[in-house]
Amino acid sequence: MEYNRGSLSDDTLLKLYRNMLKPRMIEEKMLLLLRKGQVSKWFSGIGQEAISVGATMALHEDEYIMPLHRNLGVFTTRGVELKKLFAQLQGKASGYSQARERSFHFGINQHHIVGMISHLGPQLSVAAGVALAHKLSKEQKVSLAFTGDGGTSEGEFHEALNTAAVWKLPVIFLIENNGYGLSTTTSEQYACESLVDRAVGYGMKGYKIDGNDILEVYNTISLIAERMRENPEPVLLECMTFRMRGHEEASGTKYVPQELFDVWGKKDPLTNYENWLLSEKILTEDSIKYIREKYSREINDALDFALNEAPPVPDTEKELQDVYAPYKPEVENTSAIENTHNFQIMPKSANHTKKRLVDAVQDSLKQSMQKYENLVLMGQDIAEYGGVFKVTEGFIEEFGKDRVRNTTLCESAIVGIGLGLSVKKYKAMVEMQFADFVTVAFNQIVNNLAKIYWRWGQNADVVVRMPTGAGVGAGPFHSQSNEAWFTHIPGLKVVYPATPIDTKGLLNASIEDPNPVMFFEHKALYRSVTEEVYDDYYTIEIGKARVIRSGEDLSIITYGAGVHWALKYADEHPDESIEIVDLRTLLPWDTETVLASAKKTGKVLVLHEDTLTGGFGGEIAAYIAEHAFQNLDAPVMRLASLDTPVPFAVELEANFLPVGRLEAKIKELLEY
Ligand SMILES: Cc1ncc(C[n+]2csc(CCOP(=O)(O)OP(=O)(O)O)c2C)c(N)n1
Repeated sequence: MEYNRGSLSDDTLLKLYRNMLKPRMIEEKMLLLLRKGQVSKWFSGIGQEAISVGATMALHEDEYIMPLHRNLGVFTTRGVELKKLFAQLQGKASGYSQARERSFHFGINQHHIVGMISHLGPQLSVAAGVALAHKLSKEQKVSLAFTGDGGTSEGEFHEALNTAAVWKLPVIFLIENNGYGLSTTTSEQYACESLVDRAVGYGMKGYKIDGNDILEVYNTISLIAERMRENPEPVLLECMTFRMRGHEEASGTKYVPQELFDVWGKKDPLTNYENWLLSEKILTEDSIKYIREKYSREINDALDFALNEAPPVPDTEKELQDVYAPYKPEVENTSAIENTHNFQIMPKSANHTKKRLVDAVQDSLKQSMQKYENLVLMGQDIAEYGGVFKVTEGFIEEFGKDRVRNTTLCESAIVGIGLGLSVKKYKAMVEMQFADFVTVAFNQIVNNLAKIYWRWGQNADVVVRMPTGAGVGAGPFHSQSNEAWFTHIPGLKVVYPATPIDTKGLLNASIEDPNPVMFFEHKALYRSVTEEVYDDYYTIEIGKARVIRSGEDLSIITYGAGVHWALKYADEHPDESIEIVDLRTLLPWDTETVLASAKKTGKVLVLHEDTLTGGFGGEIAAYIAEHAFQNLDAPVMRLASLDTPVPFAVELEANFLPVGRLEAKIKELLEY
């Protein structure tokens, strides 16, 4: 095979060779270990090394790469420590994920690598987020994300490419078209002639190259990246190659016709390149021998280290502690203002203004934008239009369109972009137009944002704001209470305030907090609940409930709209001594305050707007039953919405919501 070296120096040509040889040698070793049962699983990149290596060498060392399961060459070319890498592959504690993750599912910020989650596609949006950070901070850099041909069928591929194109983000979307998904051929995967044809549909440049030609890969990406650094825009690059082994070793290759192996076997990127270097006298047999021996020693030493490391010893406390990035908020309790709200940062003065809950959201966002220059707001129609609830009205005048971003209708990509911004030390607030639409971003939230810190130490500094709840006649897809979907996900925080003071303080705290926070705002409370709110910036501790009314006979544990239903009931029944606890935060939740109230009154009603079965109330009831059984005078009761979708007509909706059944339930409990 002929190579076009252009103006590349011998040094570069040899470096490309060495960088391809190393992952090949590691893989050959891994295949041996696999046969001996010393490696549990292996996804081979043999035959595809030119892509990983050419791409990595074409980028600057501080430009982020988002590799997948076949990109060992990215890690080795970036010079990751083999001992740590092999310990990672062996599930040992000294590996990059402390034995929590398998194979290449980890990242290393020191090497500017963000590794995959199994779902493949989410990487593409994270790369777009890093590219957005580059653009915002005017760093002339690109990011690069890998996808297989199979991965291009995922919705995330469409969302990431579309958003990157609209925002002109300098990200290279690199498709390794190796002919197969797991066993699915490309003809069963897509119906266009070439995947690169999609570029034109997104309004971006696209190139298709021979992925087995290391110099073509290196030269093309070097050139593209150089242009993109000057002139930020995304590019789609399709690299044609072939997977010479099974999807993973155990799955075999029976479904692949032999003739394909014969044809592609002759195109081996390493052998051909090596032969060419030899024929050009750039490389000699002796130096090959020398390099191979050197790598062999390095690989064997590192393997010895990893294989000899004792298996990881679980430490429950550490496992739990590492679910969240540490966050130490400033605590200032010196103010003269009474600390009835668990203020962490007290407002500087007692000045206050009457505000609706929606105004408190706006106030918090505005002050947080002033406080954090690295905070970026993203959401549909939030810029000139000010958002459907007018929360960000007037923001672009003060903060500009770079930081107050109208987004595409691509919830998943936007959340992934938020994560990419975190990688570059930005903070992101993503507004879901309605909480119902968070379903479309579910995977990014529950699998990527929630788990990444625990997996390999990268925090996701993203707040997802969600106008939620019923009572506004908006039907099944603009009214849902979906907080319980998220309280089940370690790594997320779930905040759900019911009053303007709490809303401002908790939203400020959520933005400060380096962890992903799902922030629920009840639409029906936006303009119906008003309170004097402190003008200055303050925060309220996440995870602390508040006893908003003290009583002796019965406790109502609730949050969101339930707080106001309970308050109204208590106001209307002054002869009943009712204690009301507003949870304010559902993850983590304040077991201490709830338990104290349950023990005090001996009768507990857990009230929420969410439907009954699987609602968060079940968790609270179980906890109280387990920890305060002897103090109870009645079973813990729950009152929630009917187990149906949210109906549209006001009459049906009123019947769906629990408030109409509140009086009877309280009576039942009081009389128990
Ligand atoms: C969302 C999702 N669905 C299914 C899978 C299972 N799966 C893992 S890899 C794979 C094939 C991927 O093919 P491709 O993107 O072409 O990459 P390749 O493995 O060929 O490099 C499948 C179906 C997955 N990981 N994620």
